[in-house]
Amino acid sequence: MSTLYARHLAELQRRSEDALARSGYDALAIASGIEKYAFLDDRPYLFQPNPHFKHWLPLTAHPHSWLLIRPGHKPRLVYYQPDDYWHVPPSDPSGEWVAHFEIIVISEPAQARQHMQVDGRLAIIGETDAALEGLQPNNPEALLNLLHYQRACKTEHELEQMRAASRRAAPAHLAARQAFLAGASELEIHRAYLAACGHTDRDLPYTNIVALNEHGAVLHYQYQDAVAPAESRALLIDAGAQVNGYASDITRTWSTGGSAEFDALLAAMEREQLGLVDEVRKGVDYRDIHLSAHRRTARVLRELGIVQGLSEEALVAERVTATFFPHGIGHLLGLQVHDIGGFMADDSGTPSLKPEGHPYLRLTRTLAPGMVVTIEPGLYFIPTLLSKLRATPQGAAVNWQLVERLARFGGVRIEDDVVCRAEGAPENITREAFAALD
Ligand SMILES: [Mn+2]
Repeated sequence: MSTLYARHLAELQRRSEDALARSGYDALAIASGIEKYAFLDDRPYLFQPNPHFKHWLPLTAHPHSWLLIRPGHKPRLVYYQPDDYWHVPPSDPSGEWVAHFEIIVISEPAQARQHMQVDGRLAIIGETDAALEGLQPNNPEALLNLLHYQRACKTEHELEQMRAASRRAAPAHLAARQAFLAGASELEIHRAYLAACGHTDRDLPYTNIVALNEHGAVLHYQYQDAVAPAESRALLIDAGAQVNGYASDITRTWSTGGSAEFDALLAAMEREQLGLVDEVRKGVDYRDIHLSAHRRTARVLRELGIVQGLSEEALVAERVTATFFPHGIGHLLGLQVHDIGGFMADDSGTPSLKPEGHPYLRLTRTLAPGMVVTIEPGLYFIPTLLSKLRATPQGAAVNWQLVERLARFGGVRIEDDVVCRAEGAPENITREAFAALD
């Protein structure tokens, strides 16, 4: 880790100095964040660190800490370590990162202020609630744009964390599949997943989607039934893991093999997903990958006989594919599961527009080396969208009996985390993590 981490820090220092100079600031302060409490209650919500803070440090459970970045200086970490017998406070600073920071330990949040004084203009990145007297986050837009734009391209150190996050999740996906095949409930499958990756719910980068049968057609299905259905036909599981604050975001759809029709759909989606992954290359407009996904959806719909008599072009143009694939093909991934900066045409914050008629796409940039994106095509049988399609002239082209049979399986989504390389084919860090288990 150490050489890669040192290079990562040098790159962040370079980016920060450049952004400070270009936005008219002399130094950069970054607040780690604060714990927030439920209304009229003394219980905190799960702490969410400022992603700018964990970009520098593998510290994800450290509220009230601060970073100070100055040109030509070692970064200063003001490290909050309260004397607290109710909770486990952050342990003494330890690990390879320690040598790279000037560390000042404080025991009261307000003590940070005296260690954050600089001559000149201070840019302060943080949530409003993290403010201390004389240290109010100002979040300069021009500076944030510069940093957010560059954050899409990961350093080699970051790629190592993200590979590890896929390696952490892959065996858990296989454990979930085993539980599904044994007839487990959604809740039991979720627990099998957590046990296999050694996470608690608090550690997950996002709430797991564990959907049996028709639940797979609910895009953000948010419950986990404690009781298994009478018959488990399909499992759609969208679940990741975290390593040093970096996320993986992986979806698999499994079947029990009881339906040749659904298994044919799974195989067709697997083929198209791999085709889409291969489109992740330097210089490609990510919007074109999304549009390619619609053409591929049309191909699958025709091949399976779900729709007959309409060309692939017509299925896309007349929005039939949007009935079955109603979300974006993917997004940036990193410190956040939907990493910021997906809609920037350049580092000044000029927006890069979504293709007309595709409001749910979360990434509209041209791909560059080091970008990590998800590729997650889906094909679902969503009752409310299907009934709308049925009421249109295009509805006559649909084999509704087949749709009814397939709807019992909910839908298919397959999602990998993919790195755009400087040359040639992409690196599929998720598939490599699964392959390493064989
Ligand atoms: Mn995703």
